[in-house]
Amino acid sequence: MKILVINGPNLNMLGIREPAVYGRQTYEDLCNLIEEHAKAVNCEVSIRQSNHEGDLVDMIQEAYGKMDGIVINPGAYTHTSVAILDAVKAVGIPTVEVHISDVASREDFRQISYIRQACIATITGQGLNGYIRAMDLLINNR
Ligand code: CA2
Repeated sequence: MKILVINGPNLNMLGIREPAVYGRQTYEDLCNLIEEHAKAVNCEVSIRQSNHEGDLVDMIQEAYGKMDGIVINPGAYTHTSVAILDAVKAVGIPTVEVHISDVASREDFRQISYIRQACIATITGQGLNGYIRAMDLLINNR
């Protein structure tokens, strides 16, 4: 089982500001957590991050024929990007949407998710543990 974890804009800044919303753990902590879990459940994982919408589309396209599942936190592009939605639809790889914060209880502009309709599940408000739950969902979905 090969899982691609994609993080969108500003997620590389985790732990630096807004700890009340996103916690105190850093992006490096997140990568370590994901890699440790991948080892524990015997799956291959690749973790990538970009602040650029087109790069995120490229990452999804590059997964075609190579990856069995995608965990994606598109960051703010969740609420704006039809291109990322279309890329997930185009590759047809089972994908889980993750948000660290509870987006449902935040601003109105965070209530729209374009990517959601192409995902097998959405996990919100569970902090970094949401990524682990998303990986387990993909593994159990096989
Ligand atoms: O809750 C999430 O995981 C989000 O996807 C995070 C995005 C936000 O735009 C989404 O609405 C919900 C923001 C990424 C992280 O932004 C930071 C801002 C300040 C300090 C650290 C990270």
